[in-house]
Amino acid sequence: MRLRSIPLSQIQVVDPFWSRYQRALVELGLPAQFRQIVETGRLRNFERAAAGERGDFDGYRFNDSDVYKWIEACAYVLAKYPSETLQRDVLHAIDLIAEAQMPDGYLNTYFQLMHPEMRWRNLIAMHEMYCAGHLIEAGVAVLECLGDRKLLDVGIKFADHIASIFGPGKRRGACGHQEIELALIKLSDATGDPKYRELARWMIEDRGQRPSYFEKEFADTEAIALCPAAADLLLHKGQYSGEYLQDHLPIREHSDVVGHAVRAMYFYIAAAQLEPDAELRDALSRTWKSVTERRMYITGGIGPSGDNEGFTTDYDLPNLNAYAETCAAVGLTLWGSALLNLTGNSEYADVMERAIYNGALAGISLDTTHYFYANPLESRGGNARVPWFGCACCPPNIARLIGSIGRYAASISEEGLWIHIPFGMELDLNFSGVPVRVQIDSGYPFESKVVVSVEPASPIEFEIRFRIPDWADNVETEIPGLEAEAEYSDGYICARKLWKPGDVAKFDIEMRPRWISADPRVRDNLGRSAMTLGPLVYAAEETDLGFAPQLFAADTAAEPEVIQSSKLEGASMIRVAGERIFETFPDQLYAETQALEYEEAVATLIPYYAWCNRGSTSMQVWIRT
Ligand code: FUB
Ligand code: ZN
Repeated sequence: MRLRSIPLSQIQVVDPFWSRYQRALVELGLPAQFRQIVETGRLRNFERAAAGERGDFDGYRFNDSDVYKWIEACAYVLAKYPSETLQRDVLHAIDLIAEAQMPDGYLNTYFQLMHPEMRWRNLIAMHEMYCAGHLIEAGVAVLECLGDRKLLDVGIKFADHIASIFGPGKRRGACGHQEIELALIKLSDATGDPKYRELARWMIEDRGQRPSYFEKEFADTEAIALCPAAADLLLHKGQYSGEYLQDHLPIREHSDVVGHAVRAMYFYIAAAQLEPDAELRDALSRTWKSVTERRMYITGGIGPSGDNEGFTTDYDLPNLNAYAETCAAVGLTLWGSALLNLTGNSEYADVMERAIYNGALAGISLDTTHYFYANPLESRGGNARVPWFGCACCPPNIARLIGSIGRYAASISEEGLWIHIPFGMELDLNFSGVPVRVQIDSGYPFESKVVVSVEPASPIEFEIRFRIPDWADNVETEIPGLEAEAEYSDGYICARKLWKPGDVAKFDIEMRPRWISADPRVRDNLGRSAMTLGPLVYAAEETDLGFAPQLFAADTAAEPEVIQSSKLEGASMIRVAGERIFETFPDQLYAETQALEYEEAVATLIPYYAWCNRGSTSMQVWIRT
């Protein structure tokens, strides 16, 4: 990789926006998730597997993964906001997980309780390696953030077990739901052992080759019967089509993003972290373009259809019934981050930021205790976040993203420090052996001014690269001591100089309310515009308008006004002018158009991520103009 993520131990998020979320997760969100984990039997599955019992598995076959993801999220936030009770619950869960592991390293409570003889027979649907991947990720996080390696050792033992069965010269196969690949890469990074990365590489390259090992599983009717509905998703007009799980073509031939959105994202995240050669990079770049130029909501939400929890066709982006799963936006964030680190090109940061602040963040309530699975861009009322789901992938996923948010804001490279998203952070870095503390202060995402204070132990030359977001026409800079004009490269301002103790660089990113139109091929958005401010997409909610936003038409020529407010945790709001239609109408369903009555009106818009925090009223992102 050209860029490297900064270890979380070297990043302190001091930003008010994200700190509030992280603290709320420790105090409310993650304890509440743990209660759900207990009440829904997820922990009991481990207890019973540990006791060698049989039968009575509770919930979905991949429920173990929710526990792992919850642990991962806890590890991130506990490192900053210690909580004795939460830490105790985490350690208790880790003990149970370790006790449940089988002597050969296998660990999956569904199979251990229900079908021990059926292990690894239905890779299409049964998520054994998916769960293993989340276990490994949690183990790495617990070691990195809490200094405890017990869970990682469980993960290593399971990874070794998997490697003893699958791989070159052994059995072909990978999980129907990608995840193990990116986890194995993480495991190599954490242990320094390249064998896990090589196994991931082999799994990634082997998927999509013919004959398909997934297709072969259809002959094992006993195994398919474990989850027939999942297998049905792989058929197209009665023929095998691997699109749902990205087994349609070898990855190097991918162009259009297809199938289940989270699976696709996790696949491409891993591929981007493989040091890809030019051919693989091209495939990733083509597929990235297919997502971000033709199949992505303005919020960074992806996967419009609930039928396959995934992609459909170009420009098919319905608002009202958008699926746009929270996990898919989290996945897009991580893929953007991986490609950003691979290339150093800000176009990936632009999408990453869009997904973080909009499509992903809308998945969690402001108090962090309620969650959306689907993230529509319009509501006619009746939507509500809930405390948990039967299939609960999203709550711990958004929690782990928020817990590790610093990872996406900055990177380092040979050149120096890259600031992708300039929210408040303290970074402990080291350039050429010289410790350097960098502090970033800003009111992001609502304010445009950013101050970067640099404290090297002694003067040291390096570069600070500051991203120019796609939504900003201009970034003003004030960097004392810069000998030449700052250079620009791939969407970054490059400030190379001898940084001395006390140096301060200032940036002012032009941030103004902007009405955005969609490509006319997105039929749902014709005659509509969406409001944005900086990285945020805005929405009109009935709570503020006093009437359904569908009745409102904005005057996009009128000057929008940014309003500072104490509502919604201090989010900036935007007041726009326009007119509303009254619901008075002749006493009949249809009448001549003149019967409609209009009146001038103003609408106060709120950030999309904050919608539905004050009751289940109507909402609209794409507003009639
Ligand atoms: O299959 C595990 C997770 O559940 C997926 O990532 C989500 O889309 C949901 O299906
Ligand atoms: Zn999910």
